[in-house]
Amino acid sequence: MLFFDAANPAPNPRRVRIFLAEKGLKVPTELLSIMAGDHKKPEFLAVNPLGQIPALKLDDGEVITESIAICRFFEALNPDPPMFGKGPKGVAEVDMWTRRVELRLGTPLSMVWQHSHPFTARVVVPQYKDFGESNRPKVNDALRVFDSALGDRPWLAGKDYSIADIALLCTVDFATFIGMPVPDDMPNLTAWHARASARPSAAA
Ligand SMILES: N[C@@H](CCC(=O)N[C@@H](CS)C(=O)NCC(=O)O)C(=O)O
Repeated sequence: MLFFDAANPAPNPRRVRIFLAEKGLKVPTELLSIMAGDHKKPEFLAVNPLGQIPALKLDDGEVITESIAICRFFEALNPDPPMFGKGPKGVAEVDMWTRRVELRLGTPLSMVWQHSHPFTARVVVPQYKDFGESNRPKVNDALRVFDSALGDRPWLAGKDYSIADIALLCTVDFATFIGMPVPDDMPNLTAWHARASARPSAAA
């Protein structure tokens, strides 16, 4: 198999790298440059016509895209330690928090990035600046949901580190990169971020 990766600050391929590190897995990797536009070149569009990274090409030629789907694939092959929850309730809780990270936080953050950040002005045409800016409060509202939940547990879905935490870590670090760090009045989220960042996998 071949994993198509891109360097930080790209948050989605990093999810897969952290997941693999938590599992102790090594996968043959091709590093693409988003800055050089490798993900829009014909060679890569032949792998993923969506032109997005990450992608995983399997030995039979099939391609899996979407970072969470790629992680699910590795989870099914390597169930220990479980990163998608244990038992019906545990699995549902991990899924619930992962979806909240992607939908409540990731969506408005992506709108800020695409519509109000100078880095994306070249590729997002037209940028709707007012719309981008209007998403900033939604990002902080979502961060507050996580801060509140983390008041009574070490990790988003309970006592075990999971894919939900990986998704949140990559999103929070990307938010910081684009100028939206965790606000000072969110101590639980700040402490969680320090715990997650101290795991060796966070260096991935
Ligand atoms: N939902 C996808 C998102 C993938 C994605 O947006 N990747 C970014 C890099 S972090 C990308 O390739 N952006 C270029 C583009 O969308 O054109 C996933 O989780 O894998």
